[in-house]
Amino acid sequence: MTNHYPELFHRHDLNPILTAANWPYPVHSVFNPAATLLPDGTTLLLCRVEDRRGHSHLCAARSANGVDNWQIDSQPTFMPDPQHFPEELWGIEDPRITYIPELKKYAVVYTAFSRYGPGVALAFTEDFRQFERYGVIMPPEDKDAALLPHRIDGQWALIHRPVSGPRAHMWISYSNDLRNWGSHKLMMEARWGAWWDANKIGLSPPPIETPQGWLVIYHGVRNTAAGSLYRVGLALFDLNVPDRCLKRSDEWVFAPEEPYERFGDVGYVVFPCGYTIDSDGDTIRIYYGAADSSIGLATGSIRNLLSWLETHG
Ligand code: BMA
Repeated sequence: MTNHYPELFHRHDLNPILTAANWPYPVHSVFNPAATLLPDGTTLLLCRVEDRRGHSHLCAARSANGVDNWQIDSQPTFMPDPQHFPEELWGIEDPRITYIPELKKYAVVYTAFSRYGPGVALAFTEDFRQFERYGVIMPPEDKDAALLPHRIDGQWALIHRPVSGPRAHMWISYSNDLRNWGSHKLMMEARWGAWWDANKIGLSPPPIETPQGWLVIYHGVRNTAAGSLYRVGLALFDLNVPDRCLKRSDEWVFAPEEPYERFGDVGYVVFPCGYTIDSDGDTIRIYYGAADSSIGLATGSIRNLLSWLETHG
């Protein structure tokens, strides 16, 4: 026996792959990016960018290999629009992208932040240049949301994370038209006490559809005397009944370890909001915010994640 946990996610040698220093205009920090592969194979990250007021907007970065040579938009790609959407007064944060084949559009679900707290907002785009805004679809306090890529039993499904008192759990809600949401179901509860995912959990990137079920990468927040620890675990949900949990990891699988994850504006935070899957159908690249300051890349195998969950769930 050695004191050795299996490494399910392997950090890229070039980490952090993106920082504020790469930006073509003045910004304070870049983190918590959504990710998708464009039809030509380009990796697109929609990064959360914070300015020196503390307000965030979203900016697209594109790369042919998903690692380096990022082409970053010379201006913010998607700005808060508080004149039309007062819920965006203090900025927009933490996007998640889901490509919706039925609509031939990308859904961008993001946090709209204002004096009323964080809420869940939705926009659609075909090209990450023009956006069609639906506004807030889940009122505050709610965040960490993503759309599933297709209807289930005729209904669209949204995973999100409302707050109830000191605790916050993952919920799923359904809609016929993407504007009116109901049939709310508790999807997964935060644990209690000493657990790494006690009291507060949330969806990280959008769920991954696999033959075994929806593979969910989620974050758990542990409050300590020194602050919060943001770590990442796995769970599997029924393909046809996505609020039915089939497996849940007892242990976390990814946690702040490297200096750029432990030190920054908010230390000891890894916060993935997006992934891409390579053409082999198995290699997953997760893009994550590190310490609310920069962007890291870690690579894993979906097959390994599922088989780990089989024995550790
Ligand atoms: C969460 C979110 C994330 C952030 C994290 C750590 O509540 O707001 O945007 O990365 O806190 O500060």
